[in-house]
Amino acid sequence: MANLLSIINPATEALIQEMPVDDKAAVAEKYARARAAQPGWAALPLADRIKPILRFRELLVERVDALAALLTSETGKPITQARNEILAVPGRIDFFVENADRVLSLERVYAEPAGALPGMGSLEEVIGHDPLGVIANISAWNYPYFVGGNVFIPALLMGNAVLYKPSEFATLTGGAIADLLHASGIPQDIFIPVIGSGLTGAALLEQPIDGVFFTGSYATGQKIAIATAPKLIRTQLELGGKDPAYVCADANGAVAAAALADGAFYNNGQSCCAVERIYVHTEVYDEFFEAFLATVRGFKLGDPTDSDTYLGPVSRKPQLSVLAEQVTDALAKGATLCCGGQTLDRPGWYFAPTVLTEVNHTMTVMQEETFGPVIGIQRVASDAEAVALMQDTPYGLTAAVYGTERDRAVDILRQIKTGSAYWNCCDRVSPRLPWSGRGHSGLGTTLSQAGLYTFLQPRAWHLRAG
Ligand code: TXE
Repeated sequence: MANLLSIINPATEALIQEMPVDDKAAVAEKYARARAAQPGWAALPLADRIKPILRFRELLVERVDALAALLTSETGKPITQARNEILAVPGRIDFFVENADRVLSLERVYAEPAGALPGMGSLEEVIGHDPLGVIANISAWNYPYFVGGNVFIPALLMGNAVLYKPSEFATLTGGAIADLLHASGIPQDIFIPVIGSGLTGAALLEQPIDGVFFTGSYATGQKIAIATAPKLIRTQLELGGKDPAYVCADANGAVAAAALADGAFYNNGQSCCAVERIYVHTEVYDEFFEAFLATVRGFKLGDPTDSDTYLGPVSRKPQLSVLAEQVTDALAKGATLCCGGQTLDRPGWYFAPTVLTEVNHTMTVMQEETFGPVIGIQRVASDAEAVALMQDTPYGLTAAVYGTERDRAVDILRQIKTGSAYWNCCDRVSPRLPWSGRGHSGLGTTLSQAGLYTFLQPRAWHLRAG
């Protein structure tokens, strides 16, 4: 009998559905279908690949209510945030579509007339690009439309076939994405969902794929890098973060507090670029702290299907213990609990929004990925102290500085190992800018033009007339 994946509603703990998991044989069969179909897809004119993607864009908007409800049911993401996620995908599609032709165009970089070398014909040097082939997209649950779409949309446009393994915690949404792409005209064998958990993901890596694009934890990212190393294929890892924010002495404490509370608690803190630690200059500390706590206390927690709910349950039950352990560790080492600190006594995987102060870097809450509604705020006496603390984790995804002076913020951010640098903003992603991590935050780039090139391999054409 086939293995079954249980899909649980994090807000009620009710079983939504059981789904059969793809075993090794099923994964191999899906791979073979994709391999056979990919050359035909790549040979189509670009316009024929753009057309179904634009239809997908329309269907996302038309069906946003049902898609958002499904996402909320299996991840606990508040419905308004689920809608926001889906409705932001069209902007990313527009960027990819507008840039696809430029990236795929042949570029003549050198021309030599006939006879330039005695007896030789003319010479052209041309740069072209070919798709990678069949790629695996092993995806995460926290933003299935974003982290999946940043991969499968450009991958398909560039002529690749995609074996798409949604997270086991967002499988229904993964299926809905596949149905929508197929209804839009993407061939069944060009985008194939692969259903299951980590074992299925590992089985996918055993196939002779041409690239793997992963979003998830550092621990699993390492396993993927090890599994793909002997294959010498493109391996892109979008991993987590421990993203710092620093509020300078000259910042408007109240404004920074409102923005950073949202950056820390949006999607229940389950964002790769969530603000995970905050450093505040002592001169603005009191003003900041008061406003921050008031903002957090104002967040509406509850049923994620209510449109005014800001905080729902966390998406994965094991995360409740991670959060509780970080809080216990911090309190044991002298932190002050300002609010929250425990799971809620109600059905569902709810953790009260938690603010800790008097924290320091001996505590796991300031060092390890939290990925939930818990934040530490540390007082600092100078920019130099803030820089040293911001640098003090192995991650490097984003970093934010709040303050009135742009030059000072840029100077601070330049010293930080980070893929994205924010001045007076945070938890922000743009399709026009490269999304990449340093250190334990990963390898490779999505979004921007680099996020199209990453699904291609260059070919050097040396063309001499005979
Ligand atoms: O991640 P995993 P999980 C972090 C975050 C979170 C923690 C665990 O801290 O609490 O990771 O989340 C597949 N070979 N992030 O368990 O294990 C798996 O099936 C191949 C940060 O969801 O990394 C899923 O599809 N595939 C992050 C995907 O990998 C394997 C987003 C991610 O799973 C596999 C998500 C294997 N051996 C979690 N093992 C971010 N960057 O935002 C698992 N998978």
